[in-house]
Amino acid sequence: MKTTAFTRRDFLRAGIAGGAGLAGLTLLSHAGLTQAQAPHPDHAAQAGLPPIGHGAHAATDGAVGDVDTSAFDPMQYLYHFDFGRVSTLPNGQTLREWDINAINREIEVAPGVFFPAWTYDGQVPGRTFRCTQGDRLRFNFGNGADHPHTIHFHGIHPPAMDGITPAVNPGERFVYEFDAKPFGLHLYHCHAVPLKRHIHKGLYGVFIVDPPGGRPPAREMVMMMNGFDTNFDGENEIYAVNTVAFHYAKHPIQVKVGELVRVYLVNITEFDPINSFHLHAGMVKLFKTGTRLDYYEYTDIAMLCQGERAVLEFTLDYPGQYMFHAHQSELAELGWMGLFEAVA
Ligand SMILES: [Cu+2]
Repeated sequence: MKTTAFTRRDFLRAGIAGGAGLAGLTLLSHAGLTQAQAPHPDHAAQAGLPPIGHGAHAATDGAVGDVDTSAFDPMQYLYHFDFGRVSTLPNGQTLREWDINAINREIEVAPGVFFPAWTYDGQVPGRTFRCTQGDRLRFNFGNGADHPHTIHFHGIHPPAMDGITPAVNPGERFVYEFDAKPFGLHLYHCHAVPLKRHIHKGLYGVFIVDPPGGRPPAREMVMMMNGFDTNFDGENEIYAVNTVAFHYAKHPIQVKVGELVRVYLVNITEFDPINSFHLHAGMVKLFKTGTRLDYYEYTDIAMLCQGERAVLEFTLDYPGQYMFHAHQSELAELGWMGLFEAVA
């Protein structure tokens, strides 16, 4: 049998991410105890266990400190939709235009853990582009980085606009222009080769095409499930939604009890074939790829392949904190865990 060396991944798990990772694990195990299963406080004390409820504060223990949110604020990213510069074409069609530049930038994926990223406009993920089905879209792309890059959009468009060729060399520009269809939750990412490297380094973002007439009003947010191979050994050391490990565990996402929440969930994680989103103490309506207005499943786990997307709708019916995380424990342990806080 092959023995495995103590890798940096193990080190990170035990150490750097460990402050958060172990707290996350502690919280997971505590949260797994229901009132009925939990030992009686007296018995717990005899057994040297903390009383029931002790674990409820574990999430806020998290990793020590915070990332520099002036460089990238996951809370701002969560709610930010970029509708572009809007004008009307002579034929009456709405034109939306964006300028995007590829640049290299070091990003912070956990407090004190930096990753040399390739980015669209300096952030990972790139901005969330949003439009309505039938709009004309124009993306003015410039490559200010040091490798050839492209932007490949999911959805229907002419092959020439598909972002595989031409590879846009450093210092060059290319304009992607097409009509937005179909409505749904799509994504965009670099499609230069080697593909795995160009995506994993950070060149990706969310692309939402709204149905004509929109969706029902809701508190909307974007969650990109991603991972970072900080030592380039072909597996991820850090996982998150929206780049920063455990950020929403330390800063719970505030919602109102009973209000409709809509999460645009995208999986761009490299190296792991699947990722997942599991909501505690609630159930979600899952709209696969967001391309139909009737929901596909009523569930508490959305399991997504690489590149797959789902729109999730739910309400939180009681005040308090609701955990959400990858149901693959290893991914949760390495950063992919957060909390909603429902307030009355
Ligand atoms: Cu690229």
